[in-house]
Amino acid sequence: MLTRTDLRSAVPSPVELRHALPRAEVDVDAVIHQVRPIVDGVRERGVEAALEFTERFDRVRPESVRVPAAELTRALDELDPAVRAALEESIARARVVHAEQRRTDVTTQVVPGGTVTERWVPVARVGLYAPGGLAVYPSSVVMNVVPAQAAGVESLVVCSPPQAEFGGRPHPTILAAAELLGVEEVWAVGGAQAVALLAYGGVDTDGAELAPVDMVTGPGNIYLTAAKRLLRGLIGIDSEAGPTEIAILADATADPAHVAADLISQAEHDPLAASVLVTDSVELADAVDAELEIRAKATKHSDRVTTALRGKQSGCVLVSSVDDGLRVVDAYAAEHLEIQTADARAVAARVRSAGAIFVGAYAPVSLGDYCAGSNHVLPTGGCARHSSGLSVQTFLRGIHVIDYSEDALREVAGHVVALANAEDLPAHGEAVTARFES
Ligand code: HSO
Ligand code: ZN
Repeated sequence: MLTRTDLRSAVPSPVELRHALPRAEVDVDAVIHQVRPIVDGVRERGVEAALEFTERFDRVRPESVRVPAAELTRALDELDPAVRAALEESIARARVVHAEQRRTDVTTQVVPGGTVTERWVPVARVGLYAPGGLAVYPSSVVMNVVPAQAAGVESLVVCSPPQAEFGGRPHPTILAAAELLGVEEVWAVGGAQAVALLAYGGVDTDGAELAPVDMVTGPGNIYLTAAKRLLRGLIGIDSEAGPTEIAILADATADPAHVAADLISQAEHDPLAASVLVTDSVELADAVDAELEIRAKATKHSDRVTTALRGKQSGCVLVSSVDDGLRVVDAYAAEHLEIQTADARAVAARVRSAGAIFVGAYAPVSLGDYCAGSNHVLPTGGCARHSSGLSVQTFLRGIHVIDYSEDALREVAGHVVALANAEDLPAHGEAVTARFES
């Protein structure tokens, strides 16, 4: 079922590897021209334009953008108790982990009388996007809101597309999750128009202000990503989210049924999802393929899963050793990487690039999706080479505070003047020497 790439004779160089490995090509720029008029429309005509685009794309026109507080409460009251308990557990575990990520301000004494403090200040107002349609993920509301709250973000908006079947409100589980997390502001708007409305703000149908945000995070489809790319700068964004990915580095000790189940679990998200097995064992590869045949047919979202597994973004890479496998998974830089080998902990410790690493037989990606305590908003498309997943850090800015005494400035004045003159910026030096003219 998985197309094989055989690298047993030699593992190519890191650059060649990038081309040899299966990966979807997601061309966000190709839809920018479709998204620009949406962004421009919302900038010029605010809510009116956002609602027009909502009608066109979501086939529903909500009464207001902001969801009334009573509806959040009702959604939570009506939530299935088992789902409520699970969300509470998920939130509690994520809060424990994210609370530890908080940074403390550090003051460095550079010289007597001269200090630099790095002060961590949360972003003031943030919009957190929760997709609708194929994907209704209350878990993603948790994964966005928890780090933002732990960072101390004061003002949060959860944004999710209105659904015709729920009277033009976002899916009730999204509303319930927001309520459970203590988020008071939820907007019923999705796609590119949501990012634009969050960035520019507007006036709601009842005359209430929809204040603009400083930052937008959260996954969405290619149009939402294109809007984030267009508006980046005016607002901060997290990394651009592409289709989800799982890579599994496994050897002959792995259980093929577990490997297959995990590959299918992420293929379930999207026909473009990537499931990649990297192994030094042909026997395991064969056994996983056999399991995939059986399980992919039997699973609920069989069509989506089969399309994803057969797609060119998925595959099996054969290597001659776990060491070579490590080079391959590092080059691939998967959003999720499972290590199912002998001594998995030691192998995992050697990984340099992955959004998140799942160690051994009892840490499937689905655990991390919901209840490990870790965050599931992670870098895709190889971005794990340079970026991290969502964390408290995403929502903090480090501000340097410079505090020098007269003596401390006098002591270094000559060096400032010399560097200023070397750059032909003498007024820079004069700003220092002016303080010591009597
Ligand atoms: N695996 C997805 C997150 C998710 N899974 C939400 C289930 N619900 C991307 O990390
Ligand atoms: Zn998932």
